[in-house]
Amino acid sequence: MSWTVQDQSFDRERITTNGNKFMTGNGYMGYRGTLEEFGKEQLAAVTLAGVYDQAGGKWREPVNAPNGLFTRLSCNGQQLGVLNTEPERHTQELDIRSAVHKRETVYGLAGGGQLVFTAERFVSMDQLHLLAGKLSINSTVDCRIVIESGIDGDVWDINGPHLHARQEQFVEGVLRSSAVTGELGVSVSVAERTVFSFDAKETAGDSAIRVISFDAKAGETYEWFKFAAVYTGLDAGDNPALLAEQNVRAAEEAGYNRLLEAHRDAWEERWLQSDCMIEGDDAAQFALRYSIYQLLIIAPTGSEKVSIPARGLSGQVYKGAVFWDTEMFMLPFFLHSDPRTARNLLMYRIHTLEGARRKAAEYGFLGAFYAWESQDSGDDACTLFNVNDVFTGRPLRTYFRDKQVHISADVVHGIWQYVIFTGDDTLLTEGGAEVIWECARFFYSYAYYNPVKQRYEILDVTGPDEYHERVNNNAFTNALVKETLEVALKSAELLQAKFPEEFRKLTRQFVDGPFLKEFQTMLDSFYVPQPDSETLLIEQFDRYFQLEEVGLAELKSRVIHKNEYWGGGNGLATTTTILKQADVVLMLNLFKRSYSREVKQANWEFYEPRTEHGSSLSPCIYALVAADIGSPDWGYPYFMRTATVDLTGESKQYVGDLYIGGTHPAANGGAWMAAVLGFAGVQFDGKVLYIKPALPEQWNVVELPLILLGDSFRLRISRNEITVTAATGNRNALALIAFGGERQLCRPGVRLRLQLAGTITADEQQGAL
Ligand code: IFM
Repeated sequence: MSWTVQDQSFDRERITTNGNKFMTGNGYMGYRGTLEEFGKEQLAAVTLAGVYDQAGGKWREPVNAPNGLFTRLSCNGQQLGVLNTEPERHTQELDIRSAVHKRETVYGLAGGGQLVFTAERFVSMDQLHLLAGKLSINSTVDCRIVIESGIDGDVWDINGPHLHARQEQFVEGVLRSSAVTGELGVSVSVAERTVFSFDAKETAGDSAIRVISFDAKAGETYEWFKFAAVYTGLDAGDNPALLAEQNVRAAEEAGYNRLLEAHRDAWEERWLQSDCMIEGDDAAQFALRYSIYQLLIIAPTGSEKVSIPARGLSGQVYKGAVFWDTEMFMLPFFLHSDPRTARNLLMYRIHTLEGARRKAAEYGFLGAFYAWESQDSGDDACTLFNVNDVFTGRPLRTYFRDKQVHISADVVHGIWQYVIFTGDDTLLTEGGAEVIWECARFFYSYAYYNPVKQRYEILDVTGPDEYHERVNNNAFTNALVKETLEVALKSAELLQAKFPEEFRKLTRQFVDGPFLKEFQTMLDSFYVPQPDSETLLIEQFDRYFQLEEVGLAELKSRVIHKNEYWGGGNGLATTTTILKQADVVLMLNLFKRSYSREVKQANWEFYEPRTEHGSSLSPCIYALVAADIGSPDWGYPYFMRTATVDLTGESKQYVGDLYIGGTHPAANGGAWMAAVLGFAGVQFDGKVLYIKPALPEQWNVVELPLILLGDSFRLRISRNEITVTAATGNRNALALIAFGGERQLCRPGVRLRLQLAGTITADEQQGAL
């Protein structure tokens, strides 16, 4: 089974999408899948997690560091780069098992003969600040080679420049490039060392570039190594430049092979923890692994101050901002496979609570209204005019920032899921409970008590379907607000019982209310739109059913400009029932145990033809619900579409002249959810693990590791048989219900085999999983 993504030719048209497809990274930084000689025009970027800057009054965005792996080659004065010399052969590949990027390019030389250039690189998963590369040339004729190797400080920015007062130094063989960001004065330092063992002359080039020249003999391979390190003032205190320098010197000392080995070992561990195997469908297997790979390269394993932006670390698109995508689409993968990283993601929300409080206060509400587009401080990076009208060029008023209030409920949902999955309630005492209660207080102040209907309603919101803004009683939003109130009460009960002292301290700030009593009152008469008794349909929001019924094809035929915005004040979809992305169906997925199969099916069938899937967050939800209602083959195409989005590059790349491409972590997480929670039918409610598979036709088995309540398991799920293996070191027996049958207990060290027909076998295991 292949683990390799490969392109066997060079095509200028694919430079941008390949930058995403061949991405590497380690959660601290992302390195776009560009070639060694590429610069900012080809969107080369080393995007740093959590470092943001604003320049020239434009959008704040993450900072790209200078590229320490930059290398340019020439032979007898002929520039050898794919942009200057059409290669005779070219391959670019990424091994997703070990996250190693390779290229091999064969150039025809002007005076006759050929030169083969190879380059291999990785962003170390073992040392988060380190990048390393191994490069070589081999020419069929004697020739003069010049290598420019160093740090390219001319970085790609959408709204830059962000790095100022750049200083470049050569310190005993190490190049150092240091600068500070304009807004917050954060220093960003890159150090680089090129190591070669053949006879060559090295001189200083322009800026932070060294020039290495030598006479190459025909048929001989010349190999060299590059080590680069990135540190910023946020992680390295006063002297990031020195740390970067020390890091590359230590890297040189260790040598490329040892560093690579450590990097590979770290990746092996990641895969042991998270690989999900599908037997019977190689295409789906590869796409799913690739989706998991994309999540692993952006997972903030080393910091609880950053979360995962909507475009991961693939550049500055969407301002490098963190959306609801993280809690609702990516978190489930981490909860099941890497609870520590899941915790980091939620701690980020705890650290940004003050920003959420400021936003609530700005709008005249209580509590915490989380940023729709969240950066380092939690203040909202989303502008009031987020989209440009393609016809007039004028900014359009959008209501993402003001009205997607569900974001606060999504955060609460994520925190509570963490507590359910891990049993780790220290997250609550470390700020989680405060976040939950502040979000509940926000909704209490936002809600409207309808005296005629004698119920609390949530008016004037935008739900997941962003094409319909400022609607009343969006079913998804209301269902999540209800969950927020319930969680606020449950978490209070839990803390009161288990940590009474902390509870008393934490709740002092809420003595004047509204608090638990008011939450209960609101919950007692809170309105969530319900299925119609005849059609079983849930109306997406008040009066949605009165909108114009128009087919998607008909709506598309009304498009005047390919980039026109369908939502907002007078967008094409606004007056119709066409929705941008899963909304009611997403709610049915989240609260699947509260709705019957018939309700789910009726709503799937109603809403799917009306869904544009204009967001990469949408298709996976239809795959999940299709699996849930026992129609996995309906869901399969949506799964494949989701799992291949960053392989095919089939997503919007530009809106007007604005690049909006990049990777799609929410879809990556969605692919994992569709496979595991959907087709494999895995569901944990904090007490019982339910497994009810609905595998697509060609899938025979899904197998994966799982961590629940701190214990480790391995699941092997086929249509007729489920095997659950509990690690010997587990502390507790796991209750599980397979195929909707009887409740069973899987004790530590036991392998339980459960058949659809009802037979159950238990083997005592020896050793760990
Ligand atoms: O959060 C999403 C939103 O739901 C649809 N537009 C893109 C955002 C970022 O992925």
